[in-house]
Amino acid sequence: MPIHNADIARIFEEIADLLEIQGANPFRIRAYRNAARTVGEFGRDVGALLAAGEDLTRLPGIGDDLAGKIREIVETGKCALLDRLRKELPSAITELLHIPGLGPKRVRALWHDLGVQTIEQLYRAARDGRIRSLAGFGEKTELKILQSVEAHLGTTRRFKLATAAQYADSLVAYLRGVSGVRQVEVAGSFRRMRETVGDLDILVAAQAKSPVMERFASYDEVKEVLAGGPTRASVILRSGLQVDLRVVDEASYGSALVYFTGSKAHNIAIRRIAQERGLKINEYGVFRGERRVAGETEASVYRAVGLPLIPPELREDRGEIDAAQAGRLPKLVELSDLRGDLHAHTKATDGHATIREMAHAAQSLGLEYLAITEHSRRLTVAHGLDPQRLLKQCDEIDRLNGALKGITILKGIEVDILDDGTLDLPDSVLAELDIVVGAVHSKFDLPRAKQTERILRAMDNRYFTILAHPTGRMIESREPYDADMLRIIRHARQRGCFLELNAHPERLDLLDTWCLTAREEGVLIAINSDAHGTQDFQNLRFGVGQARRGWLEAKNVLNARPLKELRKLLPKHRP
Ligand code: DGT
Ligand code: CA
Ligand code: CA
Repeated sequence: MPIHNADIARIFEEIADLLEIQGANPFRIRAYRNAARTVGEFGRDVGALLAAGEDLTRLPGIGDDLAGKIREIVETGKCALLDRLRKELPSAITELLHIPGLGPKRVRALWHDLGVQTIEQLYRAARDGRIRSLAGFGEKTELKILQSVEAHLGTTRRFKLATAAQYADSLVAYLRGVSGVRQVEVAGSFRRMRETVGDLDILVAAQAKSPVMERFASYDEVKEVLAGGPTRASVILRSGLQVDLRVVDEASYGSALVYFTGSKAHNIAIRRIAQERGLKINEYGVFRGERRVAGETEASVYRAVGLPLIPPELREDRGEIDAAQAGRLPKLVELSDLRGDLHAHTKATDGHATIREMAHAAQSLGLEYLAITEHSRRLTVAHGLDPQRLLKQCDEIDRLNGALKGITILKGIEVDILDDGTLDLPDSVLAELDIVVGAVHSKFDLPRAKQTERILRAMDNRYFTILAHPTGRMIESREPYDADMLRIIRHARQRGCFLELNAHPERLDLLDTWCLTAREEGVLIAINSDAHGTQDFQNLRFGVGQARRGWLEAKNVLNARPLKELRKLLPKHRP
């Protein structure tokens, strides 16, 4: 197996970590860290240099000892020093380094002073409050460690919004069918369209004699009933998802809905405003003394405290209350505002349907245009298109557009942004397309300056139209790559290009907070499905939810424009 520079760098990094946990000489530790960087960032393959008989000690920071180690690694794939260090230290201790916020220095202190060697021991130490007293830790750090460890151990498992929606939709339909039930709504983080939810909070308005509680507990998905009473119950579904149910009478439904929709921070802010007006607010209503002045609808509750109804997606105490008081709440984008979708795949690459099938599915959702944007050739796993296959697809689209009525197919590509910011297809081919969606699919670990530069250079291409899934994160499985998003947003503005809000359930990228920035900077957002099959257009609902959390209005959304207006914004029509 060939040894790459990155492999050598990783070994030197681990040696440095272990030496640091051991409390070795700082100079020695630094020597390994420097060597890891030198080799990792070196432009040529160190193994090839050795094979060519070149002298490695000419590299900065590489002396005889390290040159010998490099030779050992290249020749044997192993390093005796690393093996020895691993034996000298508790075997699970390097796992502690994977906990965010824990570097070798802290791991050393935890091991040395508290005897912590495993994640479980770390968890207990944090939970029992033994960490805060260590030098250099404190209460805040202890809490952060506890949260990181819980996330790491999966004890606070959250569900992706789209997954939770599958369970929520069928449970709501079931509850609506129970006699005496008047209203059912999923509240909590689900209603605020957060990208993940901890549990479902379902609110029901029902007549007093409704059997809704019994029927809830006997729902066939229920695995375990945690608690049950006349007005509240909690169950765990077979999927592991917890559901809390509350039953209220209709007079309290609006105030209960406000309360259980949250967020908690928003509720607290609303309560403060109520108090200033001499009112008391809780899940049963808004009261002046003993008298209920509001509570049946959410609007009545907000009206009682002098506010217009605030959409659930904004209820995060992120400025929505000031905006409401000033009459400046945004008129949030709605699913029905979308006129098209600018990112979809077909059978030609890794999708499951034909162009025609995709077009019909989009049309049946009320869309008037759809861009077909296959992967480009570098993405071989997806059978990406080379120029020849792409141009053939363009011909097919021309033919289909002649035959289809009521929907227009746009020619596009999801082109890979290469390491140096050039695109994976020549300009002569990109010039044939309506839309060029550029995407980072490789080298997620470039240093910040390089990653940013790479994306800015890609946007400089005159055909570049939309930056796909701009941060690269996958919900709870991949961190965003390190890049200067503000600069990227501003560059998009300068270049007349756009950012995507990818509605794929694993992505929901652009994040809500960056949507807000894009809006402020005047950059339009394309809410795209990234559909690989005809069902995937359903995901646009979650993309719109995320956009609403980012305060976007229809006028901030590229694909809320009718086709004629959209065309004016595309590269072919740029001045
Ligand atoms: P989650 O489940 O972690 O995704 O987030 P939420 O927001 O759904 O939180 P959850 O299920 O604990 O509670 C549902 C709502 O109930 C929450 O959004 C606001 C309300 N709530 C819960 N606890 C409190 C509280 O202590 N004070 C106030 N004012 N509201 C609360
Ligand atoms: Ca919840
Ligand atoms: Ca809950």
